[in-house]
Amino acid sequence: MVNTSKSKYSFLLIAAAFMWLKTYIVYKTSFDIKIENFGQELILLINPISFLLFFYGIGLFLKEKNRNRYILGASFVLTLILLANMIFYRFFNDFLTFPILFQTNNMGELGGSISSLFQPADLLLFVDIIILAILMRRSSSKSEQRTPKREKKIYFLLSAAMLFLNLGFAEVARPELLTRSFDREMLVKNLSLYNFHIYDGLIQSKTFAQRAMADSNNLTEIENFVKSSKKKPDDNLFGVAKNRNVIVVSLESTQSFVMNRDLKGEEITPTLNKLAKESYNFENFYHQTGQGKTSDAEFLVDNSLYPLGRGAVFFTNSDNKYTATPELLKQEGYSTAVFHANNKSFWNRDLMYQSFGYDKFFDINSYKATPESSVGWGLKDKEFFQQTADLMKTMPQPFYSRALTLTNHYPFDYKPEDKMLPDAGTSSKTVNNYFQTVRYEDEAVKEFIKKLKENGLYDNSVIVFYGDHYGISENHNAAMEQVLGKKITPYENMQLQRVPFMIHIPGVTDKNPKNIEEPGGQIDIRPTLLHLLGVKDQNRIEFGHDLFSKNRFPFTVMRDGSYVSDKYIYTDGKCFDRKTGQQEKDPKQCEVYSERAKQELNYSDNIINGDLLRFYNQKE
Ligand code: GP9
Ligand code: MN
Repeated sequence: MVNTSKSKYSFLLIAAAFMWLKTYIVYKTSFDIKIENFGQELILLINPISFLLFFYGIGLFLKEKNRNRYILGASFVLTLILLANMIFYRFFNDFLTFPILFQTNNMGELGGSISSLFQPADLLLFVDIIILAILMRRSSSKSEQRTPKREKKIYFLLSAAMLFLNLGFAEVARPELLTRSFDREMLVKNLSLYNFHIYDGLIQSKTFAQRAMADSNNLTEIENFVKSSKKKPDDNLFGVAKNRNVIVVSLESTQSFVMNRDLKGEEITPTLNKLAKESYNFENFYHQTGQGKTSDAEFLVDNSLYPLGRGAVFFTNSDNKYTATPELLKQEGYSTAVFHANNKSFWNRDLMYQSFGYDKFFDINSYKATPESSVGWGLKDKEFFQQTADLMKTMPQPFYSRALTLTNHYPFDYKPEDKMLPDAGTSSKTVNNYFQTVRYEDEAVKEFIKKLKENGLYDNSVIVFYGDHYGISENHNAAMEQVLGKKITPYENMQLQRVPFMIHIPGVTDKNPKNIEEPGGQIDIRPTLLHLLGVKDQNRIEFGHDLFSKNRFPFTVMRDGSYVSDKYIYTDGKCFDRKTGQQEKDPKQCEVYSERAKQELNYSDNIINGDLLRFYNQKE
């Protein structure tokens, strides 16, 4: 009994151990997974175990005579998956995903070069399979026996324990990894290549089902809704920035409360404050992002659609049909690009930008970054902007571009020499650091403008700045109360979701600046900008409005269904007077619009989940 049970498990465990070792070797030799400390190395090392135990464990449900054949087959299939990823990685520096498999243009590019990407050493991947095959022939069994239920139970309980241990480690290393799904590299690093494929497959099948069930009638209702809520834009401003280059700057984690505020007598954002006075400046402008953070803001900016309530649309729906700004401006003769000094696969940007129709994505590989010029999440903003301004010179003009900053990102690390403000001295280190990195970012913006002037790009451009989302979460309310000198009620919390937004048109807004008090949100950026660029709205499907429209009904919906109108702020089921912050005794007047807010979010979700814009284009 002892003997048979031993041999029963030994083949399985040998095969799994081979695969584990092989996976780890492939991680280290074929992928470029950045490891920052011992803990991360440990997670990387153990992450294949739980999946391998499960996958090989399926063999325990088979009769003994078939089991080893299954195990050998399993090793073969997993080896092919490893190999496919290795080859794909050599070409794209990325892991395989299901949307990529379906994206024929991607694969087409790869198809011709597979043979040249294959290296003879890759055959070493099959060594364990040969060993296993020999072992199997030696100890072949004809037994009809099955594994006792109790044994299987213990085996799978152990595998599950391993999975939870792994998930626990991952959660500590990267909170909300699964719901936010940041980056493929991060998923593989924390959960294993195999679990990543399962996760990717689940997302894909859900998207697939929702898409399959949708038809063009779904879009007609939404089109009617959008049409009926459109308001005539301000004719006087039509085309004031016609044919100019567009530079849209995403200010990482930058909230409005830092603007026009002093810290111990020193301005926190002198550059932005000055720019605001020479721009169209929107002082009650809200971010509308969800779990997709920066990428959600990008989605709002380029599509004027809401991001999703759960997960990041950049991941879940990157192969949808969109009519994003790059595509619209291409028809006006623009070239288009995004500048961001991070991994191209972060937030799945590389794939999503293709769907948006961008000509070029200048990712980290287009930048020179050294340890000296990097801090926290990567290349420092000053260096980023300097190099970006030079890269922009290489673009055919006019161009539409977006540049994403990074230094002012949690945990707001900075180099000692970049400290420009006195210590804030609040009870939260995060809040204290935040002021320093915001100040640094502001200085980087100043140098960027200077560099644009030097490069001859300033006068013929329109430069847009927006904050992507909050940087200080509610966990730091105590410190924020110290800073603001008031209690953070749900009303104040909503006001903290305001982010900077300004449109700077040299020669126009410096002579005739405007300060806009009415509320607006990121969803309004596109219609407002396109109108200034002189692009007519030919029944675009978008939920934003021209912020200058005389008869606009100011109404900004947050991703959680809260909203801000001219009169009210509705959040947390409570209704406040927008200007005084007084809570209304009767929330009824707020609830009327709350329904409308939900309807808008719903319609937008339907567009994304059903991939409805593919029908819009068919009709054209
Ligand atoms: C990374 C940057 C930061 O590329 O966009 O992402 P965030 O965590 O702010 O969404
Ligand atoms: Mn961000």
